[in-house]
Amino acid sequence: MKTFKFKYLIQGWWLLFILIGIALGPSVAYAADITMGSNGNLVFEPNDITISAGETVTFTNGALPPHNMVVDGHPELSHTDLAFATGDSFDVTFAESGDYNIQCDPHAGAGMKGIIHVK
Ligand SMILES: [Cu+2]
Repeated sequence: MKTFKFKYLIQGWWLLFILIGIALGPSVAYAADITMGSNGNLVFEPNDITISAGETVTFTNGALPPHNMVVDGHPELSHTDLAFATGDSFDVTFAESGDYNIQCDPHAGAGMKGIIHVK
């Protein structure tokens, strides 16, 4: 009976070590959240942000889907798949400095565009 409890204690320690490892491990530098379709408008919100090279932007579907996010001249950074459901999200990491013009293909004509400055 005593060894049985000891076994649980050991398992508890392993869980603690794993959680500490996750907390201290390499993590993604999340710089900003951009909502695609906000307050019933076809917009990126915010549509003009400045981040540092290597940081990650999370794009989350808001109102009036479907949306996507295409970076002008950078197909490797673009997320051309349409996000159909509210709450769908994807992350894009901008490794190089520069100014990145973004647009939502279905709604670019309605002005759903933005710019991400990476310094
Ligand atoms: Cu859109």
